[in-house]
Amino acid sequence: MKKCFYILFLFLSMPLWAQAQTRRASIPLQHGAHRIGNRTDADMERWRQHGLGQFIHWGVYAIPGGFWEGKCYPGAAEWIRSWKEMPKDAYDSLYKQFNPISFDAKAWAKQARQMGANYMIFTTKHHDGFCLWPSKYTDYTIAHTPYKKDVVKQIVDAYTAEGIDVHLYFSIIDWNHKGYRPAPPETRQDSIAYETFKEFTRNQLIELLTDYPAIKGLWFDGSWDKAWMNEAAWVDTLGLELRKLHPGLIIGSRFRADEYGKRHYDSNGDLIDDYDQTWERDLPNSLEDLNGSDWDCVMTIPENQWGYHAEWRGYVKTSYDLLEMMVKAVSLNGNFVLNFGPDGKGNIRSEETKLAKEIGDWMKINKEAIYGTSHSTVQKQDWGYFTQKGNKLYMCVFNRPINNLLKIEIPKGGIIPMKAYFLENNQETEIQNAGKNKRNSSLYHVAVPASYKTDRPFVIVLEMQENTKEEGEYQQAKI
Ligand code: FHN
Repeated sequence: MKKCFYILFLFLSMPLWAQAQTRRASIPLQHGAHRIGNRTDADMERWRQHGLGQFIHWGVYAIPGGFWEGKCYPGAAEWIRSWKEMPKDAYDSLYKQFNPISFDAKAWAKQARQMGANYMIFTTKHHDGFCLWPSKYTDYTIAHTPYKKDVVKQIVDAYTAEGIDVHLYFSIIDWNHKGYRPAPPETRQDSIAYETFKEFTRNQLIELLTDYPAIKGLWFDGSWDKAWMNEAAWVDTLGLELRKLHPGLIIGSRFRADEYGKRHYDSNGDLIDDYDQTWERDLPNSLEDLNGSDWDCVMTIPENQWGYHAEWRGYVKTSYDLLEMMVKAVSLNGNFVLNFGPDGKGNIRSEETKLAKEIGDWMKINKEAIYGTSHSTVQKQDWGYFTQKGNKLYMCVFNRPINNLLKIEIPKGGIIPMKAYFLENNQETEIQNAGKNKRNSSLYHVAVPASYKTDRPFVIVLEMQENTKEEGEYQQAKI
């Protein structure tokens, strides 16, 4: 009987990716997914358990910070070079002023640790092509700035020392390389130029993996150009080469397209590479949106600013908003990655520092509900989200009901809540049996004492046990 319970519990706690692997249509593909379903190795399992990550967008775009000659660029600050008001030569000379004297990788890593991040993604090169490492394949790098020192190395060393896994962001789009083309080359001259770009990209990627062997993954971006998508076979071969060079390497679904130009999911509907990278500034609403895939959500603090913009306009998310997004992501088996955009001197802005502190304070108390937890099949309720690990259900409460009763509906299947307590202080709280509903699910109310005052989301842990009592099902009325 006990064995049955554990099998049942394991199934209920098993993430959907393990319960239902993806279907495959039958188009023969050479450059589609090379695996059906999610990776099962230890490196990927570690990634899956991270819960919270930090993204950092940093580059020469942080110098203008969204302004040029007093005019404000209304788009994302890291795109300012593409703005008609921005003279390209002026932008391409900004690196001559890049001297981030306040940059302190150890302090950044410490702040990320305190926030509760288990991994980070760092922009080695954004679409402008400026490299924060001294790449030997271009002069447009940190080595040719007044600062000179290798920023990527400092980041990798400092974050790794804090126990935070580093993934390197790399933009395929490179506005600085003469051979870069967005559209497939049509002339012989263009083809020759594009070949130099492909070779350059390959060299840089091999260089990053060789020079920074501690990294865990590559986070690709800017891979939506038709020219790149047209190179399915070449890009696929490159991916296999990178994986061979760096066993365990984690690559998301933005790296390559299949031979029919399908990105993220191939022409058979199978995930390309290791996790779904489509959730940018957006979250799924249910597991049905996720095809059973591993996934991450990358999120900005204002609506759409990744790099440093001196003036954040519009709504700026609060720590409450961001915590809710993180919990929602984790409750759906995803990782939540929060973006920071340091300024041109290397300072993390005060608004971001404040949010990191607030998130970190919450994580200190409640991290058990986040790290290594996954989706629970127990019905979601309007008060918040469930996460689950082993026989514990974590009730992450964001909308406290006026009657202080948190409803729970446990599908018919033999588990019952035995004990409920606040994660912050182990204080027990009452579980009331509320009978069954027409689906024969068991209903319970967990009571929040009226005397419990808080202005933050909180977590109640439910310890579950096997239901050994035989209970009859009541007869349903006919409708
Ligand atoms: O264009 C970029 C953008 O600047 C930013 O880097 C984001 C991060 O995911 N990626 C691209 C848009 O998808």
